[in-house]
Amino acid sequence: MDTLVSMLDLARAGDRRALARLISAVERGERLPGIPLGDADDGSRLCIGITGAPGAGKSTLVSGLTKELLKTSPSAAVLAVDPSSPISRGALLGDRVRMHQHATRPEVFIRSMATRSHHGGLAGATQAARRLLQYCTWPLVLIETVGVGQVELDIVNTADIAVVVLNPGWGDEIQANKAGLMEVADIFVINKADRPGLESTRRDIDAVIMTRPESQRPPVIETVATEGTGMESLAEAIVSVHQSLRDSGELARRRYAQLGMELSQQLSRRFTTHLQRYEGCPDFAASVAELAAGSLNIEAVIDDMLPQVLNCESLTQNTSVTHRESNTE
Ligand SMILES: Nc1nc2c(ncn2[C@@H]2O[C@H](COP(=O)(O)OP(=O)(O)OP(=O)(O)O)[C@@H](O)[C@H]2O)c(=O)[nH]1
Ligand SMILES: [Mg+2]
Repeated sequence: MDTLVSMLDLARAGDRRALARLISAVERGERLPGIPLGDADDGSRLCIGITGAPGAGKSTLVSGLTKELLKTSPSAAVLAVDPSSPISRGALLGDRVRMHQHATRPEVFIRSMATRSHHGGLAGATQAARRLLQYCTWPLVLIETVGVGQVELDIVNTADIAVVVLNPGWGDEIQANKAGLMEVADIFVINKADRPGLESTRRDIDAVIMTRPESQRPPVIETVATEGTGMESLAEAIVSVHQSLRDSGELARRRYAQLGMELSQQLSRRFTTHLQRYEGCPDFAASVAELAAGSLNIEAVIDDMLPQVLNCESLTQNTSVTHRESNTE
């Protein structure tokens, strides 16, 4: 813990190695002490989530967008999050990171992150990394995630602004995602606009967003990320959406909701740790035996157990052995 505290000081002072190590700690699910979660934003902080199907061109787009946003922002941090990986696929993620042309620029920090399901989930780890980066005074954080099923919704919910990347010819995809991703998008990007099918994809997106009140319709930006085309329009759309989210109070509402989600996730994680310890205690085994004998009602057992679960910290020694022995008696 002490090491993490001193690393946090170093990272905040600009030490990138320390920052990278802290993100690894976040990946492993370790608790980072000392990061205030309150919203001390003076209005300059922004976290942009970019999601879309595998190969949609997200990394290429993030690279071009970063370049564009650095015209007005002093620095930017990019997190490439791999939700499909329970363990770090270092080489593959490394390749993804190397795709960024800015990897060696001092004003850009790029890091890939695999998240592990048993450490508070994808959103929890990403949110923790985002807060870490912002605490270390990176004013702009871009998070790239592959859109897979419902998972990307979590990711989108950890950012201030959600950018959904689609490609021409993806009419069916849009229909399939209508209830999920399409609803949370603040900005749509049709990347690979150099490919056939642009018009019909645009029509499909329009059909989805037309159901919303005019003031809430997200901008649709066409880009050719490989050529840098459309990056200026995308950056402008981001600035404009950011402004209107701030003006309407929606940004504050989102951050408040994210805090609630984070608190709940951390609480759940902490509780799970206690529960795992308690499962190794003789009391737990005794309750199972009583239940098996049919003498007790499970709800009543749980009512009695809950306070004990939270207070069993001192019973952690050799608990797994005790549990096993108790079970075989
Ligand atoms: N024709 C064309 N190709 C593009 C464009 N943008 C990206 N690509 C290509 O699409 C491929 C995938 O690009 P990436 O940026 O790696 O896509 P990604 O969405 O980050 O991929 P994953 O992270 O693996 O999901 C690469 O070969 C890019 O060169 C574009 O606008 N037009
Ligand atoms: Mg990528």
